[in-house]
Amino acid sequence: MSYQMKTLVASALLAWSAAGVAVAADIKIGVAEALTGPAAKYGVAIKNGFTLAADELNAKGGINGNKIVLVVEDEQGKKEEAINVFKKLIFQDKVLMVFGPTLSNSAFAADPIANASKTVVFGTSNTADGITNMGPFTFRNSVMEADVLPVTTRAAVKQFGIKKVAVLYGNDDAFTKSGYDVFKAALEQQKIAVTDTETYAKGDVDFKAQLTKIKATNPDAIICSCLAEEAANIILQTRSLGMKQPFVGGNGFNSPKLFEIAKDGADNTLMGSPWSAENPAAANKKFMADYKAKFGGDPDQFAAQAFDAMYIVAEALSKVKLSGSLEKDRLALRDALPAVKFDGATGKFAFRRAAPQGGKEGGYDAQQDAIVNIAKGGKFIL
Ligand code: MET
Repeated sequence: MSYQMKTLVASALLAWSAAGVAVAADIKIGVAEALTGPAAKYGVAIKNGFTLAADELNAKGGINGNKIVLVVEDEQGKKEEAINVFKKLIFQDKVLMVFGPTLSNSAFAADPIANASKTVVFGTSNTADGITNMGPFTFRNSVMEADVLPVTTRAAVKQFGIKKVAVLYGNDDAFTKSGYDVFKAALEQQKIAVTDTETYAKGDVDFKAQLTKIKATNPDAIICSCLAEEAANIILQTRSLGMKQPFVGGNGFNSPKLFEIAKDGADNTLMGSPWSAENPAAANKKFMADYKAKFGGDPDQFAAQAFDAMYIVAEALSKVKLSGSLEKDRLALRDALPAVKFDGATGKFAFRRAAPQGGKEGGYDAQQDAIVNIAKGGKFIL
């Protein structure tokens, strides 16, 4: 039965509830993440975070008695696939809302479909500038680079006393480009000199040419706006050239993949994040233990943000009286979300309205503080 049919049947039966008969409806939520390809390390952790939260919520009776059903699709970390998957989830599966996609690069392609069809799209890992300028139906709980990188840069000055840095970034990805712009502004603002700026393209594996140029300028640190796999190979090759400089990275560094490839070469890397495995809060401890019990491995920031995001949506939905009209219910969820405050695995969270741009209404960004982590012996610590 379709969502609409089920909710229609449900509201009909709920109408009899005075007579003691009530049948719950399923709440279909789309999950569009990169489950294969280079971004899968992020995407699978994200899917696990949603699954853990949805299973917990359902075990406690769902939301006002309605069960959450995740409709999971692999957008492969590719723009075209993100568009296809969004269309399938929104128009064919008729989900109430969509979580995803994994990369900002894909979000810029797919989010307009959600906004045009007045369906909430909720990013849990999109950190580039401008994501929420796509429209009032775009939400994210991922803290944007603009809020994190200036903090990370200040911490690098404090930790290593850096005065001059080299910069390396991917120039064909929305997130790595956006991270570069933010780093550039933060370095200017904090009066840190740039000895050299180098770029690479998606899928590159050999960074020796760029690193040799960087080496000649003898920077105190290397600023890197990169996704995890490239970041890890860059670090490895930096060490093979005999360079010992610490790295300062953005959200792309925040993956176990960094250490699987770069190992101890990544020691002393600084990276800012709202989540830390060392956060002793009960909500985080429970999340980490439950995640490990369910999936047999430790969670990362992406799993934590997805887990919290599902609870944020559940909180909003608990205030919504589902009508059975998909259009009305999608709008009701959109209207209930901005007021949600949550204290979960990633700590205290609230939404912040994005400023309107080009006459277009904005969506909602994450209002959350970043903590700067340092890599030691194959993991990030505080
Ligand atoms: N933060 C990235 C982006 O916005 C994706 C996840 S990890 C680097 O594209």
